Amino acid sequence: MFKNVIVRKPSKTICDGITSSPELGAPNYSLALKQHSDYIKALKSCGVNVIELEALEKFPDSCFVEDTAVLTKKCAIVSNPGAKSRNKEIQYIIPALKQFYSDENIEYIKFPGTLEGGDVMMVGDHFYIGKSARTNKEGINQFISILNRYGLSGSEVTLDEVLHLKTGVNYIENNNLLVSGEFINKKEFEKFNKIIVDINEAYAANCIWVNGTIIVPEGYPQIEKAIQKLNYKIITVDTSEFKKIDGGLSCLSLRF
Ligand code: CIR
Repeated sequence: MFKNVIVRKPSKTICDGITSSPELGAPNYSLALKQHSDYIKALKSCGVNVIELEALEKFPDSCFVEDTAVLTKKCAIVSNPGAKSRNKEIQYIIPALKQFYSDENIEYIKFPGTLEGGDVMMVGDHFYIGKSARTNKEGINQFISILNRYGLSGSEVTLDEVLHLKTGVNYIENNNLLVSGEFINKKEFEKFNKIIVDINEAYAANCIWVNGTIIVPEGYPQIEKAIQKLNYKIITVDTSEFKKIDGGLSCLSLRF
């Protein structure tokens, strides 16, 4: 169960966020704010305490707070984002982490290692880490050796087509795994009950489990139906403005 969730308010500069889909247009700031507050409402209805950090105007992508750290039961690991324009976002997450973790349980990925939280998928005490354009081998090695010191484990997953690991694969507990595209046939995910996300709904592979409820992006009926069949409670949230800059539901929060 998660007790706490950290989010960061979108900045007015969100229209300058990094995107691989410029054809979708730039995010609309006021709509992004509305969608963000609906997201917070959905989280709160799952029984978590939501810590809302202030917007950072210097960092257009800073509402995607998931990329700045990985929070485990035993330690917090501050990432080292491979995206240059995002790297210094980590300075602004550390004070929030200090409210929940003691200094000796806050670990850091250090240069030349890079890692972004969107590349890390937690399955119990094991963490799958995507080797991506943002997360490198050295970052993965550092991350796994930190995990091992706390009695946790990690393994590398290669990816070629998507931005982050969790862009295409997400664990929703009870052995259920949402998989799309390049992850459908990956050997490391064979043991899961795979829910295959159709290419037309690929964006909806990024759903989050919060205390038994699955938060699903609005507008993806096939995946909603498939998740319903598994007897989860579902809440849908519109994320259209975040999608325009490659962000999904998981990217918008740190759940722990
Ligand atoms: C970026 O390119 O970094 C942002 N525009 C999107 C980050 C999405 N984060 C995530 O998947 N965890």
